[in-house]
Amino acid sequence: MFSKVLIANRGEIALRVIRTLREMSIPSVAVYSDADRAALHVRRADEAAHLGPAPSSESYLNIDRILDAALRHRATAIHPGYGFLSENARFAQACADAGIAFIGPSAKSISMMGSKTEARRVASAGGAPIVPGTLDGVTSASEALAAARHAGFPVMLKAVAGGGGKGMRRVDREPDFLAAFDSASSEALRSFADGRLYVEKLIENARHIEIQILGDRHGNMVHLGERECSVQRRHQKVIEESPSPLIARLPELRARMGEAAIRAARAAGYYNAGTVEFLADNSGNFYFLEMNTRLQVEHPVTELVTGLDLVRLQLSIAAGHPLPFTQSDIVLRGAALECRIYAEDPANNFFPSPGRITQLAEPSGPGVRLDSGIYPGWTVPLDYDPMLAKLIVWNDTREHAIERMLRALGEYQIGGIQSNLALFDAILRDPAFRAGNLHTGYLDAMLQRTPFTAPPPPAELAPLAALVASRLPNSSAATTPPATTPPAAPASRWLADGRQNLMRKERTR
Ligand code: MV4
Repeated sequence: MFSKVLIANRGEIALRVIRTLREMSIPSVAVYSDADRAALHVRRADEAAHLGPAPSSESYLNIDRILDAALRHRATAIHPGYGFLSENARFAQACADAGIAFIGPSAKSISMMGSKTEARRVASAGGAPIVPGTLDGVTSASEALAAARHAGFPVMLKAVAGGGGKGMRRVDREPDFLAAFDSASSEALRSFADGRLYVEKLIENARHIEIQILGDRHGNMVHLGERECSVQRRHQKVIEESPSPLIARLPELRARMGEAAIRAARAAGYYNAGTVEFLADNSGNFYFLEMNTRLQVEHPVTELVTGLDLVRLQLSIAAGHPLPFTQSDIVLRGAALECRIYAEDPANNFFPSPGRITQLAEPSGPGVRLDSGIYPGWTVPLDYDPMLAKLIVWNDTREHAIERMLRALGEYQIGGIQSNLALFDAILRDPAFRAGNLHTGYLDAMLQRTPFTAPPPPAELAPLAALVASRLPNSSAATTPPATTPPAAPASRWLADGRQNLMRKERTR
């Protein structure tokens, strides 16, 4: 096993990896930028290395600086977390070249799955069903149009170098095709320095279901069931859960999707933890979308239903050990839900809200897990993704997990900044969510049905709300914001110090 591991990441995922390293008595090395000098992951690691200025290109995305830190601190392995360099084939190769173990798959597997057309070819060759469409990038708009006619409208235009929805366009009718092609292609060129596109038939109102897999370096591979990730906004997942409510209606679907995921991953020579994404409809048809060659944000829901530590297993696989179990040993028990807590204001079009955490009350108790990167007094930097924490709960049934999540959310107070905490209350109480009637358009439809606004303060607290609003240093901002701030919002949104949560609780009791 490794004698010291550097974590090439920040925030809650760096802390998550440090916890497992501590259990395994492996010393940890944190890295940090100027913006993260006081960050929790730096305090909790055994050692820490400064990388450079706040911009990611000079810190968490800088391969040379990270390798230099690993060599200086004598780390023998690097855990990349998610995001940043986690799916960068050049980084995986550079680690290997420097004699440092990359805790992930081979550079070859990363680049195979990084090209979304090559991923489709590999998955299809392995025997996984793919969405009808082109197996290669198209080189001209006319070639793309011919492919779209062949697939039949509506279609999806996607970036070969894309993933996660960037450079993606839905096209419903032929007259809209050329404009959509041009705009998707230039977005892809801007985002990935690669404007190539491919064409898929559009799969309408399907669910986004992904399979967690684990492969070792000896050819053993298992799946750990599915996660339902249909509750999304602008390709940002908001709530994830395991099992998928669809599996209760189609119990044989898990084994079919699990086997398809393993076939796709095997065809890429994959080892490490990985995730195979599918679109699935309510009749049990499903299609391979893409594969994520990293540990995912939502891995804790799988950990709670399997009882496994995915980071420990990643370390074990990277050290060359065989998987310590086979498929028949995997037992999925109960139900888990995860809410992604963001520094953003749902009452104000989800505008980012970084700033100083002035007050913090965190939920706990049976079946509650909080993977968090914040503490009272911490200033959330605006340089990185504004995810603050993940609240994950487990219980014996989905219904009980929802009840537990509502209880835990009621205990959670984040003061000083706006957060999306109150949004989860609305989703978890929504009858369609409760019924498990989910699809990729679910959250947009739900927000249309019940436009989200900050709850009004209860009558007995209204004078207090007015007082607090008037005492704010720049209280005029509540009515006449400067041009650079979001539009005016109800005065209650300025009660950003936890009282707003209190009000939410009062209201929903
Ligand atoms: C699709 C699709 C429907 N049909 N492809 C989104 C991100 C990337 N992982 C693939 N995605 C999708 N690809 C075809 N052919 C639906 C999605 C999709 C989605 C689309 C619109 C709004 C939300 C979505 C959430 C998940 C997946």
